[in-house]
Amino acid sequence: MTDREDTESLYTELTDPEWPITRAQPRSFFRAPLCDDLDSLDAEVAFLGVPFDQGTFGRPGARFGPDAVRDWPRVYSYEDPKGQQRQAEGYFDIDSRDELLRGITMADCGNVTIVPSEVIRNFRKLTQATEKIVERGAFPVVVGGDHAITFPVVRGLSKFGPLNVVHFDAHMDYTHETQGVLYTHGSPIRRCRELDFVDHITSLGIRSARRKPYEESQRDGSLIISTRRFKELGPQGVVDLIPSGENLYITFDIDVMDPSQAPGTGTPEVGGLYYEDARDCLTALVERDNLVAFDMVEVAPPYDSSEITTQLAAKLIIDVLSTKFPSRPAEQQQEA
Ligand SMILES: [Mn+2]
Repeated sequence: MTDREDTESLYTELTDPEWPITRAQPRSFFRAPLCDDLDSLDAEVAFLGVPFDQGTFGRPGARFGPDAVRDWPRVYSYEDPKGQQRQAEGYFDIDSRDELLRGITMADCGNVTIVPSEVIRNFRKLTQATEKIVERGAFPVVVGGDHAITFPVVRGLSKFGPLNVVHFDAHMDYTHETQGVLYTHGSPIRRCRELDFVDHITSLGIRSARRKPYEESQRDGSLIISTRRFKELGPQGVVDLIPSGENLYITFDIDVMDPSQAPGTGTPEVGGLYYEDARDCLTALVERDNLVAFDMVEVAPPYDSSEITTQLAAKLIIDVLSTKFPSRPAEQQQEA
C-alpha cells in the first residue's frame, strides 16, 4: 500500500484496528505499567510519587508534582495502546538515532498515601516503600513533593552504605532546625548527614545561602559548588571535583535551574543552571559512579508556565535513566 492509499484508508475506515476507540489507561510515569503491590514488584526501574509539601515554608504546590510529571505527554517510553507491555519500547533520540530505554522494564508504583499533619508517619511510609523497592531489586526514582522527602528516601537505602550524596539545589537545605522542627524542606541534607552510612555529600548550584548552615556544612566536610563556580568549571570540571565512592544517590531540586527554564517551583532563585549544564553533569556522574537511587523534587505545577518545568523534570529523569540503563538491542527485546 502506498502512503497515499494508507492515508485514504485511514479516513475511510475511521478507526485504526490497533487502537481501541476508548482507553481507560491510568496516568503513569512515561506510561509505564502500574504496580499496585510492592511485594510483587518486578521491574528494573520503579517510579514512586510522593505528593507531600508539608515541609514547605513559603509557596506550597509540590504535592502536585508527581501527577504533573505523569501527565507530561511528550516524553514517554511506552506506546502500547493497551498499556500492558512490560518492556519499554523506548524514546527516540535524534542525536543517537536510536531509542533510549528500549527493552528496559519500568513500573509506576503509584503514590505514597500521604495523610495531612502526620509528617513522621508519612516519612515512615516513604522509607518502607523505598526499602521494599530496593529489596525487589528495582532502581527507585522518587518524584516529589518538596525537598523534605529526600531524608526518608535516603534513610531507606542503608544497604548501599557507604553512600555518597550529590545534591543539586539553589539552597543549602542544611538548617539544623526551625523553631524546634527538624523535618522541613530546609533540612533534608542536614538529616542525611546524620545517617551513619552516608559518606560524602556534595551540594551543587548553590546561590542563596546563610552563613550558619554554610559554616556547619564546611565543618561537616561537605563540598559546596556555587552556581558561579559551576559555570566556571563546566559540568565535567564539576564532576572531576566530586569524590567518587562505592554508591551514589542524587537528589535534584528543580530550583537549581534558572527560573527562566523552571519557574514552577516554590523558591526560585535568579541565575541558575541551564538544561545542558544539568544534563551533562548528571550523565557524567551516572557514567562514572554507581547510582543506586534518584529523586526529583520541588516541581510545583501551580507556578509553572506552559508546563516547561514539568517538561524539564521529565526530560532530566529520562537523561538519568537512559544513561544508567542503556537500551537493549532491538532483537533481544522479547527475550529479555
Ligand atoms: Mn531544596
